[in-house]
Amino acid sequence: MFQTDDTIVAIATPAGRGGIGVVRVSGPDAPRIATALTARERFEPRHATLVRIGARDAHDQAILTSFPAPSSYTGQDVVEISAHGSPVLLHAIVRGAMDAGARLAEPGEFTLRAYLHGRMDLVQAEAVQDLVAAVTPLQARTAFDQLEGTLTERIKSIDAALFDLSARLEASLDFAGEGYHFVEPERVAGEIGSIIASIDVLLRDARAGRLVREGAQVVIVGRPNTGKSTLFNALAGSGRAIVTEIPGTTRDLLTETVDIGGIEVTLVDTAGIRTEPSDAVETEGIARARAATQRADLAVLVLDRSRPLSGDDEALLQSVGKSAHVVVASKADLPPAWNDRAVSGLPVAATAGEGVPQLRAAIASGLGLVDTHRDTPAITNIRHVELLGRARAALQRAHDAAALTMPEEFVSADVTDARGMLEEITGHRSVDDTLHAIFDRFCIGK
Ligand SMILES: Nc1nc2c(ncn2[C@@H]2O[C@H](COP(=O)(O)OP(=O)(O)O)[C@@H](O)[C@H]2O)c(=O)[nH]1
Ligand SMILES: [Mg+2]
Repeated sequence: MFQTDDTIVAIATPAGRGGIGVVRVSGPDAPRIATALTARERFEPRHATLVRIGARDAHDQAILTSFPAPSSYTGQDVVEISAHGSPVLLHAIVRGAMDAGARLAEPGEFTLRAYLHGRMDLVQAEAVQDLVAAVTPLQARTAFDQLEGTLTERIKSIDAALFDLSARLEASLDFAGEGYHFVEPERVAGEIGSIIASIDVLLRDARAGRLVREGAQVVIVGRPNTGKSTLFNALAGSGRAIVTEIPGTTRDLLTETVDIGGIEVTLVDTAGIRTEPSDAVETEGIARARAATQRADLAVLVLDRSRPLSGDDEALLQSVGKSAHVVVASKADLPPAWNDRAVSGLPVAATAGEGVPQLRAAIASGLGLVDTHRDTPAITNIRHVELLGRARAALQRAHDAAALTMPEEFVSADVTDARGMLEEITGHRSVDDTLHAIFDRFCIGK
């Protein structure tokens, strides 16, 4: 179902005009296609060669690099052509390659081939996608570490320990008649216990890891005119939201993607919540604000410190108090109408930018991120987390069976199950559906 014996072609650079545009070809016909496009016979492997491209009616001077199999991204013969970044020209080169026998690549097909040819495992292929999709430097660093094999190595070492244990369990089974054990039954539970512990170390990272990979929704809520939009603009570093002294200015939800502590945060500005809205538009805005608060991973409640707290403020405190939240005491540059004893809030004067860095830190820690600047989380992907959790459950069963000194085949079967889960993570054992789910999300040309 995953064909790799034909030759694929795609533009690898983003759509639109650019300084350079790259066309990538992979497959057995790649060298022949290079010759068809350039009227040149041979290319020195992995050397940039200045060529004259003639494809359909388009001509260009380009740089062609040939990567003979197996030392290429995909493990096949690969040719990369860096031409001037004109969409017309790049499309002509692609059509020229198709005239010479290539077909258009599907999304992620180059990386899929890299995986199928053993150039990278599934974790690394997924890291390629994460690296391309990264919005914050922390996301990019985390994805790069996985591409380098940090997670792969840790899973390999857990699997090696399981392999060793299961070989000894199997050997004991083979010699069961002689009453000979290759592994002391009393020690099996202990061995499995320490493997479970190393899985737990990985899983401990999972929460922060998913936060880094998937990002978070943070909603700004509060009564009208408390300075929500001003705060939104200060955090986003833009003048996106309209700010006025008229209560009820913001009516719909406004969103902006911002980097907070390395997390890709979708920041949502909302209509001020009050019990007596002025019209139907405001009523709808308030309903949307409440729904956004329900969906958010964290709410920033803005209370105007220069004005007395009201019943609406109290109600909002109650409702955000049920989940992750940060309370801001806004307009901290003005004389306060209440103090810390009434409500404890982080003082912020958004117009002057004062207290904004502290708020960013409070949001990051409120989301559950601690110190990831020093260490990138090892595990970030829900698919990996779930499979690792299932491996752990199988090992727990093996552990309990061993602790009850049940026959080795029981223990052995669960250890084998656990290994199967690990192999699904790295893709050493894989299902077509998983591969589709992963590679269909890639862009074309990657
Ligand atoms: N002095 C002072 N005024 C502020 C501050 N933040 C917002 N304001 C003013 O409060 C009013 C309402 O601000 P806005 O951001 O539109 O509030 P929203 O309705 O909650 O979105 C505007 O006149 C802002 O200039 C602040 O930190 N200090
Ligand atoms: Mg507003």
